[in-house]
Amino acid sequence: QKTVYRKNYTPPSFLANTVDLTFDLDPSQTRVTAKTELIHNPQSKSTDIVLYGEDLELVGILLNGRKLAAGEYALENGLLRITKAPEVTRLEIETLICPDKNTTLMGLYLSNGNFFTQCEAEGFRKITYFPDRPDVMAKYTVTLKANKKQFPVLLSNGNLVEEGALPRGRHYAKWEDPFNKPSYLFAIVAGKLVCQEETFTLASGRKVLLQVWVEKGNLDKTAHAMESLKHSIRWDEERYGLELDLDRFMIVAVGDFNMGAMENKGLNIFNTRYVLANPRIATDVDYANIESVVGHEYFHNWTGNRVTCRDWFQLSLKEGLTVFRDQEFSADRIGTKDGRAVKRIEDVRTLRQHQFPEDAGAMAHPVRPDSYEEINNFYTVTIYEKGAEVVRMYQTLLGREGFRKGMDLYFQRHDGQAVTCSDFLAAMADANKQDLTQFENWYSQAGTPRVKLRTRYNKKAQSLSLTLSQSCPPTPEQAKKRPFLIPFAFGLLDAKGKSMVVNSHDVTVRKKLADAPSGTALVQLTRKSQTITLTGVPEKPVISALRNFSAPVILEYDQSDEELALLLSADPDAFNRWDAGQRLALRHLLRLTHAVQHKEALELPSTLVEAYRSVLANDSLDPAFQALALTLPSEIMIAEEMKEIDPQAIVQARHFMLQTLSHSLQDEWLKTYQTIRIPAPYSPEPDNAGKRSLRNLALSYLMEGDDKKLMQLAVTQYDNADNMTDRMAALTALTHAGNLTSKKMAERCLRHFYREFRLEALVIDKWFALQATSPENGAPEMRKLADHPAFTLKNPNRARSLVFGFCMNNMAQFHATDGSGYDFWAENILELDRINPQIAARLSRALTQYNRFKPELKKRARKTLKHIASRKLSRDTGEIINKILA
Ligand code: B3K
Ligand code: ZN
Repeated sequence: QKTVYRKNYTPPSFLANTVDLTFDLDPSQTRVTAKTELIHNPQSKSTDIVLYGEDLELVGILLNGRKLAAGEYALENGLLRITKAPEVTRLEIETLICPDKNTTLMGLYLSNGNFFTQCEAEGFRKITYFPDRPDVMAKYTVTLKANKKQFPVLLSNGNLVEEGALPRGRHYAKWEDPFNKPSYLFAIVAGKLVCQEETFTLASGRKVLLQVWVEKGNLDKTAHAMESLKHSIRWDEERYGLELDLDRFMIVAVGDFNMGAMENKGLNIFNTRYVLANPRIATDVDYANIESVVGHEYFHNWTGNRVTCRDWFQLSLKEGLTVFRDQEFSADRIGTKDGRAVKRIEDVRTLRQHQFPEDAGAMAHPVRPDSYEEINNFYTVTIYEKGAEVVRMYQTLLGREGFRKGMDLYFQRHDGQAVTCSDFLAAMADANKQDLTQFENWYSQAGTPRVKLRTRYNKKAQSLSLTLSQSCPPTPEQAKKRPFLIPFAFGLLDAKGKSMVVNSHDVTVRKKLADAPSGTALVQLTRKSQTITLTGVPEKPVISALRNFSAPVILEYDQSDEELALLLSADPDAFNRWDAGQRLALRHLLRLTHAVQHKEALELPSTLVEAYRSVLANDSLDPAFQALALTLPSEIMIAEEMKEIDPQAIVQARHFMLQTLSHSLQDEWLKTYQTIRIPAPYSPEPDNAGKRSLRNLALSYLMEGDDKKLMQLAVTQYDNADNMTDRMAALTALTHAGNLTSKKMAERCLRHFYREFRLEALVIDKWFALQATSPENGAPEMRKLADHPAFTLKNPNRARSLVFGFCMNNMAQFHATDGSGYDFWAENILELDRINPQIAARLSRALTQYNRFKPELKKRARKTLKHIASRKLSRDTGEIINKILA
């Protein structure tokens, strides 16, 4: 395996001016002609042209009009090198490719008979030989030729400038993209597609054409994506003063896709999952995800496309920033009382559920990695979600206005360029005249920092001292860490839960701190340990620490159950209200897990039950907030807190807590379930969605007892639902309840569900996922489901629904002590690796933390990993498996 290092970056030897591509599209053999004008880069000492290529059949090369003989270039290991090339070189390269054999879904491939491309990160080299690196930007002209009947629609980036008929039933279209772009943003689409379109007027008055392209049967599912696109355009104008720079903006949905979506210039290509929605097939969560992904890809037009990355180590420059932008967009869109906090809670949950474990395992890497073997393995939650937290911290430190100044300077300096994370930091620092040198550590150091808080109250002096100390555990290749610059927001509450005033010279009390209730103070933690003293504190306060999750750290602060219960009921910071409940629950979940392991009696203290009761009974709260506050920390979150992970004990402990809360609060759950009224007809808007999530949470708690009458509630809801959210919630509650009564009822509903939705691929994915994550189902059931005629590993969504669902979201069964879950995992990795290495590599991550599991599992996991490692693996999967074993 060859490792690529950040420190070895060298500027490209040649820059591209223009690229003129012609595609003779044919499923089994497509001919690509690429005419590129290259100019020597004065910043490079080399005079060699270096072109990358993969799985290409080279037909011929012309250099400034002259055909090159075989000896005039070198072709080895996917590199085509032309030595001592002229200062200005016009290359014309002809290649042949086989889209119908391409199962990797990178480069040019077919999905349901239509052509699509995916070029990020390094897929363009599967189309033609090219300087396929993000710091080579050029203007593209693209001509597509194809059979008109089979491929009536021909799309590429930018503007359509010409189209017409060709002999033998063929036709062509010519597209021109007026903006410079790197090859990873290139795209084409060809096939039988239809679109919903509309003309939209920008704030400036300019009119643009918006289109959402789908297969014919899906035209009734495009409205929400179109709405989301319009809201995204407006939001970027209002919040950042950024305008759509094209006359035409297209979204295309494709059923076979490796990730969520792709921000190709003017031609965003989306996984159908993030486009198609109507009440019959999509849940509230699907609707929200579509809005956020449409926003994300649209926002890339400025953060990613207009200003792009110098090299792939800088990936978070565009991804962290764009995730932050889509998070803010979604938060602004919710518009309910605690809407922004609700979104913040969801985002932090994602971070803790996925990124914290990554940062604590074998694949831990900095937000700006130092090396990689396969770049596709670095599209991670660290680059995306932790990267977004890093961007958010600028806003917390500089205020919203200061952040906006930094953004403005960033675009002023770098529009049209390929830049680095340090350039972004410099723009933020310079625009605000601040020294942010220490902030750089967030980019260079992996691992989740821990912040320990100790407090001392002096009644006589009426003073409170807070000692904050930070540490960061070792990660691969980084044993020792330097201290981070940590924005630490906090507030004080008195014994009755009222906010107290914070007095200190060391503390910035920022009026403009985004999303902070008044009385919130901000400390900049820069040293390993520092103490601040607050004066004029009339009584011993309860501290609300790390408000709104002001930094992506693990807080270590011992607060009593009573203090946490007070925060849960009274903290004016809604995020911390939620977090207090989580910390309270987590503490008891860990205690219960320990009790299960030692066969002790399981009990839940009344503080916790009563705290939950008051959240449930408080109807002044936003229902979406209530639902989040009453959802227990996940099994993975519990595991993160354990030295040695015991999956079965965790699952049992959590189940006990669910059952106890189900019984003790049964009247309240039932009342909640029966009294929440949601106006018809179905609409996914946040107010209603929040009510549904609370109502459906109540239903799932009610299913925990083996009570036939209660079970019937779910069946009735399933039968009568006029939308997928309620239908799916009822079916999930029944399927996951895990008792005999529910099992029978679930079976009937599952059969009905399949029949009813067999033609809707995205719904059938849900049907598989729901069974894969049922605590009742183990490896034998998975094998049965994998034999179902509707199952295939070739489609990533389908593979994810069943195999990933089981291996990543069914803790007790995946980690079954007999090793059956691991065997199922290994078989699927090996089979997937031959079809689609990117997806196989993702699945390989399920055991990145195998070292922390209890001894018998650890041994069994290692044996399975060794077995996989002994086979011939792709670079993608090889990197992950070897790093886990290292
Ligand atoms: N930029 C793409 C991800 C490409 C992944 C390549 N393996 C989607 C996004 O982040 O918007
Ligand atoms: Zn992105």
